Amino acid sequence: MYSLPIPAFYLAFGICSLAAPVHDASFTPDYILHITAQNIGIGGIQRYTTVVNGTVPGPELRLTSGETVWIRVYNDIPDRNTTIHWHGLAQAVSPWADGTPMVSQWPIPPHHFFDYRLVIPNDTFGTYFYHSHVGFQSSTASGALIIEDPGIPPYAYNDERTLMFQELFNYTDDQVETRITADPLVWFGETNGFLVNGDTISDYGVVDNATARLNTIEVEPGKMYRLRLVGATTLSYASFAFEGHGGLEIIEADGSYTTPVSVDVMQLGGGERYSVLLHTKTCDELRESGKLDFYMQLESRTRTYVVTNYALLRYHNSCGFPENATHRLSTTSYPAEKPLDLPPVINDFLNHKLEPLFPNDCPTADEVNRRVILNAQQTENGYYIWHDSNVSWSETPVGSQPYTTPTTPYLVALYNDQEAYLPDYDAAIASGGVDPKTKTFPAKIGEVLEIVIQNIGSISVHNQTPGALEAHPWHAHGGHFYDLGSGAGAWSADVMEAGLIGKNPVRRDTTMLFRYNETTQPNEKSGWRVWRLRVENAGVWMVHCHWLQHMIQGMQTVWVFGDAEHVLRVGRPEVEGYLAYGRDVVGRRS
Ligand SMILES: *[C@@H]1O[C@H](CO)[C@@H](O)[C@H](O)[C@H]1NC(C)=O
Ligand SMILES: *[C@@H]1O[C@H](CO)[C@@H](O)[C@H](O)[C@H]1NC(C)=O
Ligand SMILES: *[C@@H]1O[C@H](CO)[C@@H](O)[C@H](O)[C@H]1NC(C)=O
Ligand SMILES: *[C@@H]1O[C@H](CO)[C@@H](O)[C@H](O)[C@H]1NC(C)=O
Ligand SMILES: *[C@@H]1O[C@H](CO)[C@@H](O)[C@H](O)[C@H]1NC(C)=O
Ligand SMILES: *[C@@H]1O[C@H](CO)[C@@H](O)[C@H](O)[C@H]1NC(C)=O
Ligand SMILES: *[C@@H]1O[C@H](CO)[C@@H](O)[C@H](O)[C@H]1NC(C)=O
Ligand SMILES: *[C@@H]1O[C@H](CO)[C@@H](O)[C@H](O)[C@H]1NC(C)=O
Ligand SMILES: [Cu+2]
Repeated sequence: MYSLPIPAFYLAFGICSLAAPVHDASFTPDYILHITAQNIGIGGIQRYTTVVNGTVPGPELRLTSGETVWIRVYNDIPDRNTTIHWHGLAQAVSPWADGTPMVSQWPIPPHHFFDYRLVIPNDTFGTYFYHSHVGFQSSTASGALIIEDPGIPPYAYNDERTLMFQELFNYTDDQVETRITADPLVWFGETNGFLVNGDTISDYGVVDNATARLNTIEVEPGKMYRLRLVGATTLSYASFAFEGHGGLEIIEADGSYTTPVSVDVMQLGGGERYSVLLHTKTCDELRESGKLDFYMQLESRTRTYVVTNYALLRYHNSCGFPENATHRLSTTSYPAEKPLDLPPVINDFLNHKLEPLFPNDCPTADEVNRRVILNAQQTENGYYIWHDSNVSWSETPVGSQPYTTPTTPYLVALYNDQEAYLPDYDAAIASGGVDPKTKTFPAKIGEVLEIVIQNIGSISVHNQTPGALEAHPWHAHGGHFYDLGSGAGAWSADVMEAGLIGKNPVRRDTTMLFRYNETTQPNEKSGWRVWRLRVENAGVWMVHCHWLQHMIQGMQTVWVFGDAEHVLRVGRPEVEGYLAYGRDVVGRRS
């Protein structure tokens, strides 16, 4: 056994109390979000879909580090559960407020609300987002969550813009969920429209002219903008660039400042966030180019169908050009020719290029206590499911397919009967990290883990897609990890360590597992990504692929950080309201 240091947090606040206020109609939350399912026009089509406060994306929330806020989420969908996850926030002192259905909480029933408590640590600021964690809802039910830096940001910029990237599908959440879990699988197609801040002109055929439009990113000449990029896409890796503007400079990744890295083309996976600096053209440069509007060209990568969409970078005419000389591009049609020629997918994008701007205390190889290998593989047996080291997890049971689905959320189950639900650490160590009984991955507070995610060619019983590979954005809840990088083929410690020499890994919460090739041999290892992390925040946290289709098909794992005394550190009666479906902190609408 290793001797593991217990972080000061637990010594100081061994039994800290959440002192939860009474959550009834008399409690006034700081923010309110309403989740509905409704018909809405998006990108020129009408779709019945799940939305936050009636819009796609939902309203941007701006909080400040050090703050504690209560956010009340109403489930106004008459026939579906919902939750909200605060993507990227550690939720260290609010393990009930992580928004993972059947993991950290009971889902919010129809006509009920749930009060989420967000305690933003003083050292947490940057670009985050919130989204539903149920089924396919977050395809449209998501919004930006910006944590303001209360100090002076280390990079100077005049202003900032948020760019939310989402994908548009013409099927309802229900249709998507039913089709991709059907036996045999019924595909529902690739996206026919990337949304930028909710706007696009989709290829589905325009029936609603009012919403078939390009988003306009309005800027002034000669300024520095911080563009906050939020990857809220469901299945497609995105590649984009701005016409006529040269490079973008990356300064933030998943809530941590990085040293500046220039890129000509940006790639963005679901769940990833970046800030990039964009230097806008001066009046002289604009005069020379003869334009005030420039295309942002956006294309899908790592999918069979390439969708090409646009937004506009639109300059205010602050240079005093005569109005009849300012050529404006149409916001209701595409360019006749693609203005840019974006390259094929760049594998290992930013690998070992991003470095932390400030020292971040990355554990050394010597400090690592344990390594867990997550073998990520799809199998086809009529239906398709994903396995991570033989675990296929989904919050909703699907037919007779071999998913793990708990009947009670793990955190609740632990309060009710910790003997039965606490994973057996030793049994897990003997089984590659996963406890055979609960199918959860336990870790001890103070441990330093390395998680190797290994992409493996699929097994196809009916020979439909033997050796298929996909690219996956892997996301961890419960805190950030240090990203050690990626590579082709089978993971090897030597190759990984060689790549790390002289590098300082950045803290992330979502990074890409690439596929390098579209297919390989069944069971062939093809592509890896490695994270290192200190196990600090007790709770039940998910580690999963962020493509919604893959999540629904089982590509999710559940980790239990800490022993019972840590996980259950908040006692009754404070937690009482969380323990039953539809109770208390979950309030009933009057
Ligand atoms: C969401 O909508 C509700 C009701 O209209 C409103 O009270 C609330 O302020 C909105 N939330 C945000 C973050 O805009
Ligand atoms: C942030 O720092 C202030 C001042 O030191 C302290 O009062 C506050 O509790 C801290 N907030 C959090 C969430 O740690
Ligand atoms: C909502 O969640 C409850 C508790 O897990 C579950 O019993 C119920 O089937 C869910 N409802 C729907 C419509 O998925
Ligand atoms: C969605 O779009 C695809 C491609 O255009 C089309 O084949 C399909 O019928 C559409 N489905 C629905 C439900 O509109
Ligand atoms: C939508 O716009 C197109 C192009 O401008 C036009 O041809 C069409 O008639 C419009 N449709 C409706 C329903 O307004
Ligand atoms: C724009 O308007 C000015 C003043 O009305 C005129 O002198 C000029 O020729 C016009 N330019 C163009 C390109 O039409
Ligand atoms: C997964 O299951 C297969 C077949 O049952 C077994 O050979 C393999 O060792 C398991 N892998 C892990 C990581 O548990
Ligand atoms: C991709 O597949 C090709 C053809 O099978 C093979 O030659 C190549 O080595 C593979 N590349 C990687 C990175 O695995
Ligand atoms: Cu995936």
